[in-house]
Amino acid sequence: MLINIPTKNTLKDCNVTDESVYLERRSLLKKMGFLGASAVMSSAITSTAQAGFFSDDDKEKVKFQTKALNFSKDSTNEHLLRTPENKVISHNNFYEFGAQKDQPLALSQGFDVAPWQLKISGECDNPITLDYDNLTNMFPLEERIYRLRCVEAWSMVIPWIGFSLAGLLKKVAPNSRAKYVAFETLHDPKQMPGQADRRLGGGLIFPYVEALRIDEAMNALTLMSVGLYGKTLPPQNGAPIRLVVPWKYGFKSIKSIVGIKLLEHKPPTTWNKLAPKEYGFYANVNPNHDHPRWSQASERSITTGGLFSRNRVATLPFNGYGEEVADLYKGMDLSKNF
Ligand SMILES: Nc1nc2c(c(=O)[nH]1)N[C@H]1C(S)=C(S)[C@@H](COP(=O)(O)O)O[C@H]1N2
Ligand SMILES: [Mo]
Repeated sequence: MLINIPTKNTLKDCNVTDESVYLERRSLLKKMGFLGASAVMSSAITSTAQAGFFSDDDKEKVKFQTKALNFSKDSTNEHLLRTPENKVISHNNFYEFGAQKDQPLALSQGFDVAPWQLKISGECDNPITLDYDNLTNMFPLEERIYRLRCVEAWSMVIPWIGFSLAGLLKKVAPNSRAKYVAFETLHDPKQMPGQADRRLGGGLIFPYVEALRIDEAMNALTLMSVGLYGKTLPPQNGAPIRLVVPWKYGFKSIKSIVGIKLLEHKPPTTWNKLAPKEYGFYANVNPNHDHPRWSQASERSITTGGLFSRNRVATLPFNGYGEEVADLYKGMDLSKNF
């Protein structure tokens, strides 16, 4: 799908369901001379990236400086087996830096996050703009070990660090018209090569935008993340601040946010606009509602998976967070509101 510059009708996915499909597509692209972006990587990186992940040695290739954060540990989710850090930071979806899984790390290491401004506005009494330091010092930071389930049917377990979106929204005092919360990623084609080159960016329309209903945004699980594995976020994971909504498919968890707006009406969202039959507004993880082109009943666990092992595990309704969130959707037909 990346060979032809996709149009609205041909680009339908976020998308590989299996590593073997990914590898096939990569080798095809390579044969056809389309992996231009890989030229910036050393041959050592290219060969391991081909296998999907970096080895520990390749961690040295990480150039972006993260800094240690102070935070309270997540004691309730300690039992979850976490995905190794080198996989979390090298297997990414961040189309602003390329639509292939290894491109966000390869193409984002020079990303400049300071100065950063996050503007919160719209239907509220106290609009505010946060600067870079506010992001890590406005609220006490907490670790949250969450499962992340991509709509492409792979999953990870990531120890995020951040604060609840509810606390942030309370600061701006939403008014009674505020029914939705919209989010926008930085638009800066000079820094984000996928925004400057349509093929590299997978044909997505930028800036990337997402949204939640206000009650979803206020749920205790909904996190504004500024770090992972004890340090500030690397660019490929959405530095300096991104959303994490663990019961929804990963594409709702928008990265590198510069704007949050409270709205009366439901705003358009990036993947839903592109292919509404495939990517719904709600995007709640649902093993009983298949993607039109693949099953959502199971997922490939990257946490336990080597490249050649299967590691298929059953997908859970609401990604296992039903107890906390199922009430939000009481009375709704989840096969229509997917
Ligand atoms: N701005 C932006 N946010 C994004 C994406 C993107 O391409 N651009 N990809 C989404 C998808 S499809 C997933 S699965 C998660 C991946 O997060 P991770 O790379 O930190 O694991 O980020 C989401 N947020
Ligand atoms: Mo995803």
